Amino acid sequence: MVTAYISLGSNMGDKEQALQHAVQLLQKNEYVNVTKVSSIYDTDPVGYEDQDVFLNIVIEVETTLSAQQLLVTCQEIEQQLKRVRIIRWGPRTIDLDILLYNHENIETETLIVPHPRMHERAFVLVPLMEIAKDAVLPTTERTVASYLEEVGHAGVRVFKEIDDVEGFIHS
Ligand code: GSY
Repeated sequence: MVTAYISLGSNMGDKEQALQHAVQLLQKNEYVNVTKVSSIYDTDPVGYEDQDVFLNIVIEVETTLSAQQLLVTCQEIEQQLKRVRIIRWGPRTIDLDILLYNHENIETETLIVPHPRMHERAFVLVPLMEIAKDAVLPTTERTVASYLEEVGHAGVRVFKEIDDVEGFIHS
């Protein structure tokens, strides 16, 4: 059993429902247990800026899936929620990115962990800090907190506080 962190973001349609549905589908998977959910954050778009604001969360999961299997599971959920992404960096119904997997450095053709841009994205670092303040990136052994100090909180606002996983899934 390993611990992994996944970032979820949505900026099309009913964004909150898309996040909730994705977490429900992960929880339904017999090899995944969702153990923590951050607050929901309302975040300014990064990259392609001429698009709607995002809702973002980060979740902690315990899983017996390999990192590659977890990636496929996340991609299946994106498909199931009929992810629409017309342009790269542009609007999308739901995005699931594996941030950290068991303090491992992974580099395959399809997956890089830690996520290569996580340390520069406030919309990832702020919710991750909330649920895993002592997490360390295995590439640099630096903490999430130290990256967040550099990046700052600009463009990231609390949208809704979440008390627990079950409450979020059934809200
Ligand atoms: O990689 C995630 C998709 N994404 C996001 C996002 O989830 N939130 C914000 N605020 N900006 C983003 N730009 C991209 S691409």
